[in-house]
Amino acid sequence: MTSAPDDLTLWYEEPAADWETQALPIGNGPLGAMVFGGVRGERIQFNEKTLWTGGPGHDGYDFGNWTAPRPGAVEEVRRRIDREGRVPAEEVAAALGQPKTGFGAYQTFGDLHLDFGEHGEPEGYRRELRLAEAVARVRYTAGDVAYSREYFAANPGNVIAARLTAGRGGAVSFTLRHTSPRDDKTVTAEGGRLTIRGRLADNGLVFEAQVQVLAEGGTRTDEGETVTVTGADSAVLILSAGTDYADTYPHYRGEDPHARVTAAVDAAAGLGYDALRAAHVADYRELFGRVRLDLGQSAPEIPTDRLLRRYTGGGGPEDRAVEALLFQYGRYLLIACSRENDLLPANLQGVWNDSTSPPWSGDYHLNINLQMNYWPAGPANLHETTRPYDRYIASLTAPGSRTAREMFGARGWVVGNESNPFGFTGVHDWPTAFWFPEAAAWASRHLYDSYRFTGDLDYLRETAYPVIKGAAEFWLDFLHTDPADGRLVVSPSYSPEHGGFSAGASMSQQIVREVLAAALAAATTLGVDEEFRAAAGEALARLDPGIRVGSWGQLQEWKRDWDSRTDTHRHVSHLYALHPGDLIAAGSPEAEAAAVSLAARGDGGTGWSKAWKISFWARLLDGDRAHRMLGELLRHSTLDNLWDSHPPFQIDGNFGATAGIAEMLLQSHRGVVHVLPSLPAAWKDGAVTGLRARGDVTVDVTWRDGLAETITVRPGRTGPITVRTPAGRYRVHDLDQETETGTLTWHAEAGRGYLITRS
Ligand code: FUC
Repeated sequence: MTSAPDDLTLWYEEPAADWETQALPIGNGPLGAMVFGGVRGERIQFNEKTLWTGGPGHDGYDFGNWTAPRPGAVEEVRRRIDREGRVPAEEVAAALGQPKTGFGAYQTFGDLHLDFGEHGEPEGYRRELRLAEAVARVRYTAGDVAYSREYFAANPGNVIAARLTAGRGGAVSFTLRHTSPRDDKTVTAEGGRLTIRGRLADNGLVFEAQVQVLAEGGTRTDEGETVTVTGADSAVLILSAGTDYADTYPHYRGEDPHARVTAAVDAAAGLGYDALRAAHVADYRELFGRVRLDLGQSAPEIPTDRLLRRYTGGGGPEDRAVEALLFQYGRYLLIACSRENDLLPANLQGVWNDSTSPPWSGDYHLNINLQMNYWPAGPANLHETTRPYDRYIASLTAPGSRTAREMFGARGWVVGNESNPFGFTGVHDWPTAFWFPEAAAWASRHLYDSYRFTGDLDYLRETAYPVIKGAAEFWLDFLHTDPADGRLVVSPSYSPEHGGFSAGASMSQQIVREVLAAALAAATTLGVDEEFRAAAGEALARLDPGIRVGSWGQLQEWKRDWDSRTDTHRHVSHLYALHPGDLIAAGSPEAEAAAVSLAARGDGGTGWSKAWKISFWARLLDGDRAHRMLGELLRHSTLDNLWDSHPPFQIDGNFGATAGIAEMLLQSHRGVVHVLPSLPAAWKDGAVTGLRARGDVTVDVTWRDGLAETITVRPGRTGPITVRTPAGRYRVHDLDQETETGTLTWHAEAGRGYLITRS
C-alpha cells in the first residue's frame, strides 16, 4: 500500500524516547509543545515564547552597551586595520568587546505528565503528526481497549488542547501533574484546573500556566498538585500560558498574565473540544492550504523515521515523498511558531525548548539564523507569519539607537550578532561572533522584501521605511574612507565567524549597499526625505562594491584576495549578493565566481549551511546541485522527527530547506517571475500551486519531462508583468502573446488569472 501524494503525515510505531529527535512538535505561535505519546505515561513538554531569563530585572543588565565610555576605541581599531590590513579577532574583541551580563536564555515551561498506570502491552501503536490539519495523534490497543489521544495548538483562543478517548466506556483514567526544572514556581489544583505560577528568580518575570481537565463520565478529583480522572469515557485538557513580558524598551514588562490565561482557558473550555478543533483547523488551513506540491511522490506504508533512513537522493517516488514532506513540514513549523499575535519571532528552536540553558540560549542570532527562519514566508505563501519578525525588528530600533549613539557615535539604529527579547543591541566578547553591526541592515532587508512581495504601500510607509531608514542612516554616519583607494568601507569589518578583522569584507559591503539602495528606493517611492536620499545616493556612489573575482576565479570573501581553496567553513557570507541578496545575476561573471567559491566550500556544513547552499545553487540555476544539497541535508542533518540538526537541533535549516525548494521552483528577485528556474532531473513530472512571486503574484505550475506544461499567473495588482518560462514555445491564453525566447511581458490586471501553456 502506498500513501497518496497529499498524505502529509509524520508517523511512528513507537512512543518518543527522546525530546530532540523523536517527540513531535505542535504550536500556535506563542505556545509550543512536544508530544511523546507514551503508553504508561504521556509527557507533554511545553513552552511559551516569552519565558526568558535575563534583561531588566537581572542585576547589571546593560543591553550589551559598554558600561563605561571608550572614547577613541573604535577609531584605534580602524587605524590598525588601515595600517596592518588584518587584525586578529581576539585582539579586536579585547579592545571592543565586553562580557555578556544578563543576556538570559529561553526557558522551558516544564512538562505535563499523564500517568495512566498499568495498561498491558500495546498493540497497533501509532503516533503521528498530520500536517494537513496540524493535529498530533496517538493510538493503540491494550487489554482489548482501543485508546486514542489527540493534540493540537489553536491560535484562535491561544490554547493547546488534548482529548483522550477509549473504545470502551469508563476506560479513561489518569493523573495529571506538572514538573519543571525550576523551583521558583508553585502548582495548585482546584476545580480540575492545575495552575502553575511563579516569578523567575533571575529577573522577576511573572509566569503562569493553567490546565483545565474536563472529564465525561467517571470522577475528577483535585489533590495537592495533581488532578485525577478515574473511569471517564473521555477527557479533554486545555492549556494556556503567559508571562508579564512586553516588547517595550526599556522595561519590557506588561500586565500580569493571570487574567489573560484564565480567560483563554475559560473561553476554550466553554467552547468545547469539537468547536475549538474546528476553529483551529479552519484557521490553520487558511494558511497551510495555500500551497500544494506534487513531485510525483508516493511512499510505501512505512514509518517516517524508516522512510528517512531509506532516502537515497535518487529519482524514485519514495525519495520524492520525503522531499515533499520536508517542504511542507517547514511551512507547518513556521505557522506553528510564528503568528500574527505573537510578541516574539521564531527563535533558534522556533518555540520549542526543553531546557533552562538551551544551545546558544535559544536566542536570536542575526548573522544568518533569524533571517533564515523567515526565508520561506514570502515564496511559500505565509506572509502573515512574518508579523512578529517585523515587530521584533522594530522593537530593536529604540535600544539600537542608543547603542548606535553611545558606541558608534552614529544616528540610526544597530544590533549585533545576537539579541534577546530585551533589546540587547550591543556587543559581547566571543571573538568570532561579538561584532556584526551589519545585522540591523540585514534584518531590514526582510521588511523591504516583504513590501516587494505584497506591494503594500501602507506597510512600506508605516512599518518598513522607518526601520530601513534608521538602519541606512547608521551606515551613512559609520562608513569609513579606505585610505588605500578612497572608497567607503565598513571598518572594522568581520565576515561572520571567519578569519580576521579587516576593512570592507564582501558581506559587509553587500549588506550596506543593499540597505542604502532599499532606503533610497523606498524614500523615492514614498516621495519623502530628499536630503536623506541625496546622502544615500552619494554614499552609494562612493561605496566599495564588495563583489570581486579573485585569483583562482573565486568570489572574494574579503576586499583583499585572502581566500583559501581548501577552506570549507560553513558560513559562505560573501555570497550574500547571490542569496538572499539579488545583486549577482545568474550567468554573470560574478555568478561564475560564486559557483567556484561554493564548489570549493563543498557540500558539507551544519544544517543551516546546507540549507543555504540549496538556495545558492538554485540562484545559480543549477537544479541538480541544489537537489544534491537537499539530499545532503536529508541524509546527514535531519532527525527522525524531521527537525533540522546543526547539530544540535536548530530550526533554521528546516526553514532554509523549504525556502530552497521554493527557490528551485520559482524565483522573482530580479523583477522577473522566473518559472521552474532550477528544476532538477530527479523532479521529472510535478505540479505546484500557490507559490508567491514579488509583485503580489501567485503562481501555479504543472510540468512534465522537466518542462512546464501549464503556468497560471494570478497578479494581485494591475501593472506590467514579465514571466520567464523554461525553453520552448509558450503562449499566454486570451492575449496575443507567444514566445520562443522564454520571456513574456504584458500589462496584467489585478484579480485575473493568466494561463500560459506550451504550444
Ligand atoms: C551562528 C553559526 C553557528 C550556529 C549559531 C547559532 O553563530 O555560526 O553555526 O548556527 O549561529
